[in-house]
Amino acid sequence: MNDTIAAIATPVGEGGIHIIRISGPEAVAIASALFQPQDGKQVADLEPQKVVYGNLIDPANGQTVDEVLLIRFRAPHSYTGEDVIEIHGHGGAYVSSKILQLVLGQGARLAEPGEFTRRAFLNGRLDLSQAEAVADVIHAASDKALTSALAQLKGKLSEKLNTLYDALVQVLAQLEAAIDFPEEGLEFSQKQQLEQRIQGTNREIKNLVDSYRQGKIYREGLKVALVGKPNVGKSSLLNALLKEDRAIVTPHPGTTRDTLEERVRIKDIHITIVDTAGLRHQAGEIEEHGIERTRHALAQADLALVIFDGSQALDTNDALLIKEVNERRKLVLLNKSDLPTVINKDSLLKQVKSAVALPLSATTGQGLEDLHEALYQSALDGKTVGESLVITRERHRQALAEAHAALARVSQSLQEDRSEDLIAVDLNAALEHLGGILGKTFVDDLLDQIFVDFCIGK
Ligand SMILES: Nc1nc2c(ncn2[C@@H]2O[C@H](COP(=O)(O)OP(=O)(O)OP(=O)(O)O)[C@@H](O)[C@H]2O)c(=O)[nH]1
Ligand SMILES: [Mg+2]
Repeated sequence: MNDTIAAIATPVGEGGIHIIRISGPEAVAIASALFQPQDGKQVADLEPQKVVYGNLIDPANGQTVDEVLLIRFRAPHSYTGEDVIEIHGHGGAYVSSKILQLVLGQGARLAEPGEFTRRAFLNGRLDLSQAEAVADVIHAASDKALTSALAQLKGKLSEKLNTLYDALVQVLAQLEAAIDFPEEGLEFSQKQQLEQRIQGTNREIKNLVDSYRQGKIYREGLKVALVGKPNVGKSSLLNALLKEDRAIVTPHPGTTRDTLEERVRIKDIHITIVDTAGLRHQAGEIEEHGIERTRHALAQADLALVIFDGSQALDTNDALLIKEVNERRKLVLLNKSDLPTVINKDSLLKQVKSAVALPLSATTGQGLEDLHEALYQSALDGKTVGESLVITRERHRQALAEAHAALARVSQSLQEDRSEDLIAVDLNAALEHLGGILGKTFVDDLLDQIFVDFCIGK
């Protein structure tokens, strides 16, 4: 952490400007060797956070390499918490890499992906969940993703987790007092009180764990699998949703052999739709491979669009489908509503355990609006954005789930009047998991994993 790092912070290629970032103890010295402010001042005398115009010089021959703007940030008032120099040059790929080479020539080291943000974390400028949010803001592809990433960056999640953490620390302090002065021990009523506090905290942790489905949908979109027996109109529906002839449609059952994935956007939610091979008994060898993939797509999906042909009575292949989607989140569709309805809807709903079946015609487009709305509602899960805090990362979900399990053990032990030592072990485990999200405790491997997702220069 004692060296000075540098990187081009803007995307590769040509553009209006390129930004070269330098961070570390030598940042100012390096800039002094390469930059001549227009007004004749020295870099070391430049006022922090002011933009200065001047020439970037190659010290080997004194020639101007580019006309640039330079900003100096003085530690600790910078993104990384260190001395930082930003050079804004013309946006050529050649000129920017030339400037970077000159900076490296003055003793800076090329930064690793995410190293600026990693330093910001290590210097206490942001906690680990906020550092992760930086990557989420950069990768956000919808309003929802951006809103939740920004909330996390601003510390909404950290605030919540810190509150829960502090509540548990207080309980731990009481337990430890009892451990240190065993003759005073915890009275029954005190234990009851502690247990109530643990349960309250644990309920909030559970809510956060449960918010993951929602958070993941904000971040990555909703993944939907179109499933049904052959010929019910799955591929036709994919095409109708995409408004484009993407998948092959024929009157022959068994047309789709492989899964096909496409993205659409409904309002501000990304939806990935996977068209699949029809499920049926006694399929041929090629179709069987396709059906395997259908099962895989179903397992990966957040929601199954379960399609029946309303113009035909249910058969054994529909029964097979019903069994496959039994335990899944689903939306039931009765396609071919332009034809006379033959299917017994009530009996179907009972069998698939669904309250509604949306009538639809993939060929005429009838019912498509309702399907859009149903998909959108399913993505939101009855919530509006910003209403409640959501977690968006598997790492957070896992840590919270572990903390939840540990606290459940704490509750149990308190009820069973077990020793304070034993209870403290579980409570400490819960604290460690919560603290891990914020980076209160961490190992370098974890940081490597998190920051590898970043671009160089961030
Ligand atoms: N009348 C009517 N025909 C439809 C509708 N949707 C699909 N079809 C027809 O049903 C047949 C099968 O459509 P596909 O979209 O290929 O069905 P699929 O479910 O993808 O079939 P597989 O890929 O074989 O599993 C084609 O002849 C479509 O034109 C609809 O809403 N109304
Ligand atoms: Mg098909």
